Amino acid sequence: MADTGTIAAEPAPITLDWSKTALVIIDMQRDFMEPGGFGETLGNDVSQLARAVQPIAAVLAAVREAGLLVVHTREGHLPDLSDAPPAKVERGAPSLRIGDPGPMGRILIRGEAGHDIIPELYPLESEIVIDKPGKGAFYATELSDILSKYGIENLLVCGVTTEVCVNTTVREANDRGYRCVVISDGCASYFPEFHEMGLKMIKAQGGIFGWVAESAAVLKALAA
Ligand code: C5J
Repeated sequence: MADTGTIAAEPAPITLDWSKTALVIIDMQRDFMEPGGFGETLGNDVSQLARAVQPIAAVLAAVREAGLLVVHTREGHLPDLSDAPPAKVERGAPSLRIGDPGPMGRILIRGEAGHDIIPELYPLESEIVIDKPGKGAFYATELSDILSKYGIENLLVCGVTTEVCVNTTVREANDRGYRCVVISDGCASYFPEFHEMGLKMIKAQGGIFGWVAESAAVLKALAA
């Protein structure tokens, strides 16, 4: 693999130094992906998210082969809910609230089966897992320090959901100076129209928050 690669992205191609690039996989947890978890308690059709799994798996395999830093994130809360703002726990009218017992353990609680990452994308021992209480991966986490430690300047971002945790993380990262390339088919939303708009918002205005590319374009750049 070359030291750098050019990804056919929108709004423009982008050349990345691979040694300064990390893959960030957002919240591919059973709580969002499977029936009985947090996503479904909010009334969502969780089958909408399945389409992101294979593209992420393909990029993850290529990135592992290339030796890039891999970061997985998980949204969730401590068992005593001390890191869960009441405004979040009380929000809306879900069938089960954060912390309530569900079929995969307590909803969105660290250590429960539902909080874990789906088997297809399970982290290796050597990979970084960031537990985050919010939607953005930088808020109240050690992510910034870890990326600085590894000299990372560029992020390949994928996961769920496009308009919530992916967009929030990309916006946080953009403000911190990272070049973010969002993998379009490696993201998904319970609402296909929000997925489309979430990607458009990132790449509009000359790439106001970052770049958007298909997984095939990322794989091609990595293989070049
Ligand atoms: C949500 C997320 N949608 N990971 N979380 O609550 O996008």
